[in-house]
Amino acid sequence: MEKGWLTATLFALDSRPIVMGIVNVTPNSFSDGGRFFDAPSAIAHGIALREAGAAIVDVGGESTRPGAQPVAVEEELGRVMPVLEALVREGVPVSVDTMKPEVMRRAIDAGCTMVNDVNAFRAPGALEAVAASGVDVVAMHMLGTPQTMQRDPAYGDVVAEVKQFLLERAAALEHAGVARKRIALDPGFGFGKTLAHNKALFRALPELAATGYPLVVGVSRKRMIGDLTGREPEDRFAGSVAAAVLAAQNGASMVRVHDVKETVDALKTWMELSR
Ligand code: 9MG
Repeated sequence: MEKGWLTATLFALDSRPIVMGIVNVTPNSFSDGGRFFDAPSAIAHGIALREAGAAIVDVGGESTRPGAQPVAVEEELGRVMPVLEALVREGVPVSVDTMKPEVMRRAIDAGCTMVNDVNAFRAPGALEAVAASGVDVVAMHMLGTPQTMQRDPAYGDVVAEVKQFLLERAAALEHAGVARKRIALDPGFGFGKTLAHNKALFRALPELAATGYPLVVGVSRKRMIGDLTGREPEDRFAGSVAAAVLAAQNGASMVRVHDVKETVDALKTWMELSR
């Protein structure tokens, strides 16, 4: 799979929003309860998501749910590499969801086409790990760490601060040698944000999209959908699909979701009816 094709596609003005399918190779994911923790299940799930219409699947081995504890690099590599290698062999476009430069490097060597970092490449060595490789990158905003982020998050102006942070990280990536056309940005719904913060950012998606970088939005089955619908994670499907369509309508180029088939259908329907 050629590197660097995806974000360039997102930059094309007439491209329709695309779907990134989620493969959590973790025992403690809040949204799928660790159902794909063993490699064969995770691989089969990744292939199924691709067949269901995902443009890319995002493979992660470290939970980023609020309060989740970090895992050691060897543990994370042991979880993601067999899955990633098998998906690449199967011709599935793969993104690696990691904050660790060593995992980024190994995943890139194995043929992943995108690196999705919820820490926006702030770890020492992360910028260098992606700079020379030619892969696409997603830089996401997070206030604090997964361990601390939901402890009373506070902003003066959440939209202005998130936007400034994302533009600074894009500049750091470009300064390190990542081509502008390879960079996508993500406001990080639920990562150090209250429901009010999430709502303000959602309404500001057109302003964030106006930065010119493709926008990635991930709200699938998250707490904010639970807050809005009163549903448990396994029952947040309708709210998640509605939010994905609204995100696309507000300027998101890519939505990161669990329910790929349904989201692809909803996006197609919206696109056709709104033309
Ligand atoms: C890994 N991960 C969990 N939630 C996410 C989100 O909203 N965006 C991105 N880019 N990655 C996420």
